[in-house]
Amino acid sequence: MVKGDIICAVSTAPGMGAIAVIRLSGEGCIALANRVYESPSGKQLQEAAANTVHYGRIVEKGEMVDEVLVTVFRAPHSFTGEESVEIACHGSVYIQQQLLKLLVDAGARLAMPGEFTQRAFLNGKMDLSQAEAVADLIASSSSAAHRMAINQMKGGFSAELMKLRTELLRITSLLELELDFSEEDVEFADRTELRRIAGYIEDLLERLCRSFSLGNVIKNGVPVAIVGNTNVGKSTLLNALLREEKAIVSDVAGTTRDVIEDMVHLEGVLFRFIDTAGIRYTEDRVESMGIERTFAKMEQASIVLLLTDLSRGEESFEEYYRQVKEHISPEARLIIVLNKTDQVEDVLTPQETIRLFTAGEKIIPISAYTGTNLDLLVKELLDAVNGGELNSSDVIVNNIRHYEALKHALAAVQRVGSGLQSGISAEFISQDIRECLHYLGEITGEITTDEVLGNIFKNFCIGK
Ligand SMILES: Nc1nc2c(ncn2[C@@H]2O[C@H](COP(=O)(O)OP(=O)(O)OP(=O)(O)O)[C@@H](O)[C@H]2O)c(=O)[nH]1
Ligand SMILES: [Mg+2]
Repeated sequence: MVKGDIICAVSTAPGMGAIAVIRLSGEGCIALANRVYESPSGKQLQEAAANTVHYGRIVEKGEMVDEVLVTVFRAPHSFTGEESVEIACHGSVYIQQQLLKLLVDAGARLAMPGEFTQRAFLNGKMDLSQAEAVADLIASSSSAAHRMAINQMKGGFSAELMKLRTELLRITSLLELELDFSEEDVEFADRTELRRIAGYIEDLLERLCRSFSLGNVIKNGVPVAIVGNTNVGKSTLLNALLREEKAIVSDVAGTTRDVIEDMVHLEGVLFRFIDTAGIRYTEDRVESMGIERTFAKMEQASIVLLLTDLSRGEESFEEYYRQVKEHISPEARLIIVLNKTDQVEDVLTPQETIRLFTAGEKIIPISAYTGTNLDLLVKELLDAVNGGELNSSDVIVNNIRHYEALKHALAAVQRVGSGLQSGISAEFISQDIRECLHYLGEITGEITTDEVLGNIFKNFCIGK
């Protein structure tokens, strides 16, 4: 148990609100709060039972500052694991500041960013990945990001890592036992069994590493690039998806010259739509630079919408399709969109023609202008994101720090695998296992440095 000094901070959002909550934590903070608190019945907060709420006033030199509700928590049953107090006051900025000043005058110190959560971690209330999930939960702005943070906070990720660590510890202890008996040339650790376990761990770590791109995308918005020839209606589609006249639309080819992006929530998933300059050969320098950016955005996108204009036929479409396929990332999903259905009688024939030379990508006919079939396109976008992974209870890695540690752990366990294959001595194998254990421990916080901790918690808001 870490004995911290008494810290205080406003834990509700900065600015005015109906109510604000000021939080105190640290041994003696109940008595400290009592020095600025006055109960109508003369009751003292120090005598209050754990987890009880008390009505009263905050007074300064006999003058009432505010009417408040004070919640008393006793160690270890609080968020931080320490004795804690939460004062719910009226949400005026003046009252909040006045209350903080009184508490500081009474001996408390203003908390640093994330200090409450850091104490919770140091007191074993949660591991590091759960503490980080608290920050993600606060920042989550879509239901997918929320679900991911909740999953991590519940400890799904930690549980998975704990399983791995236990397995690895069991192996190393057997291997290290062999080293103790090295004169006698015995094998306690069954090598076939070892190889199986190393393989299993490698698979799991690989899966976790792979999930990072998805996790990251959920947190920051799924990048969807809208690409195609000039004038096919890319900007019209962007505006329709955003329900806002974000990009300029005109019948002049080459209207959009720079990248235009904006975020929107669709059914709980945050998307980042990216409208790009139409791809064509041009002498115009500025437009050429725009087209270069189109290709750069296409490479980074998770989903690419390749648009074509039905009213103009699809003669050059094959060339566009080939170029796009060359540039998009192998994990990205390509969706072919036939635009301007309102201008043609027959949609089926061009659809069949295009299907002939594509590799089975979804083809969706829409009218960006009238909005026809936009719902189908949105459904397709959601399917692309949800495609299995997100919907299952699978653990998703969304934190770059975790990703890095997992990559190191993976490299170590791969060395274990190849070491077993080539029959190197137990000493080296055990060393690699220890390294893998080290990196897994970094994620949950079993192994940390002050620098790592400092970096994590400084990104929290004050009062959390
Ligand atoms: N009839 C019809 N017209 C459309 C549709 N979508 C776009 N247009 C028109 O097509 C023209 C070009 O639309 P934009 O959205 O500017 O096309 P773009 O692909 O962004 O063009 P660039 O930025 O020049 O590459 C405009 O006159 C739009 O009004 C549609 O579904 N139906
Ligand atoms: Mg445009």
